[in-house]
Amino acid sequence: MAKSKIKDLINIPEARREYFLAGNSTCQGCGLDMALRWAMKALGQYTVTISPASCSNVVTGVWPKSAPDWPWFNMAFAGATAAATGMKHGLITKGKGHYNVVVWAGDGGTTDIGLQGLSGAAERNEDIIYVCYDNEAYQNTGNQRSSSTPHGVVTTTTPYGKEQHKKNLPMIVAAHNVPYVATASVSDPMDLYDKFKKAKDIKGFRYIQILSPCPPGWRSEAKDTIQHAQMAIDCGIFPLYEIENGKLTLNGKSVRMHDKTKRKPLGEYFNKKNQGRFKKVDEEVLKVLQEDTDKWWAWIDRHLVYQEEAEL
Ligand SMILES: Cc1ncc(C[n+]2csc(CCOP(=O)(O)OP(=O)(O)O)c2C)c(N)n1
Ligand code: SF4
Ligand SMILES: [Mg+2]
Repeated sequence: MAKSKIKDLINIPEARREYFLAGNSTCQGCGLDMALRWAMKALGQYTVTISPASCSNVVTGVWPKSAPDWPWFNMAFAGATAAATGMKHGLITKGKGHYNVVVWAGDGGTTDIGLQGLSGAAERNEDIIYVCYDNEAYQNTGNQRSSSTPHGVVTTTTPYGKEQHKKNLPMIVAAHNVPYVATASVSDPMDLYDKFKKAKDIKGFRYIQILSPCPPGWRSEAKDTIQHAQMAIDCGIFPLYEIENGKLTLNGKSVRMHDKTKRKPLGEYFNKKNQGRFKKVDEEVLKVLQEDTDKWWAWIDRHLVYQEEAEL
């Protein structure tokens, strides 16, 4: 599928419309705000969102001054996917099965607290879209580490840098054999838009994880949000890919990055001058991160080769 261009969207009323209204209380440079705005341009008005405890819950505001211009339900942490499941079945019963039912969750609510419900719904192949906007910590409650916080990162609960490694949740979800799994980034809104457009038309469980910088938690400048999200792709630590019915493809600038020479040095991203959360990342930590990244790309590469052979 050819990638959409901004100019293509001018003639698409859904894409021109703003669903996540201006004046909401996200911080300057918030990645979740950008991700939600672009996702809704692709999903359109027949969408219902269920959101577990997170910044999303808070920044959407309190009725009648709430920012989402579509149905939005705040839900207890562990219950979002169960609520979405019930919502979808209820809508089908009411003759409204065409509504997209979307879980919009943070990385803490996904990789830790909501994982059981997510896994259950994925195993049942529920007809819902699960989105994890990944700001790599529990940001709403003041920046505690989650399973999605990368190795070496400083949070309030990992003051010397996180010892453990980032949980690779997209691959865990893919192991449930669901029809669609993808990663996206706020630095490539057209790729993000196209992935939501595609996901909308697929039946069954769909999962999209979006890298969404958080300036207060990342201890970065609001103006640099896009640059940081892009750098994570450029150095290969957050590849853009899709897994459709078990078939893995790379997207955007990640397409050629299984060639290691095309990736920027990890140290350019893990730089404490750009993101204060990297202040404990020294040469030793960088070496571990590089080994992890290389192993991950070796896995991706093997999988892509296998696909090419299988397609012959
Ligand atoms: C059961 C329960 N435990 C703790 C909380 C407090 N809490 C609310 S939002 C939040 C952080 C969620 O982190 P994440 O899912 O990553 O979303 P983010 O805040 O980063 O957007 C926490 C711990 C809660 N609401 N419910
Ligand atoms: S704390 Fe982070 S995720 Fe939450 S609104 Fe601010 S920038 Fe966005
Ligand atoms: Mg988070």
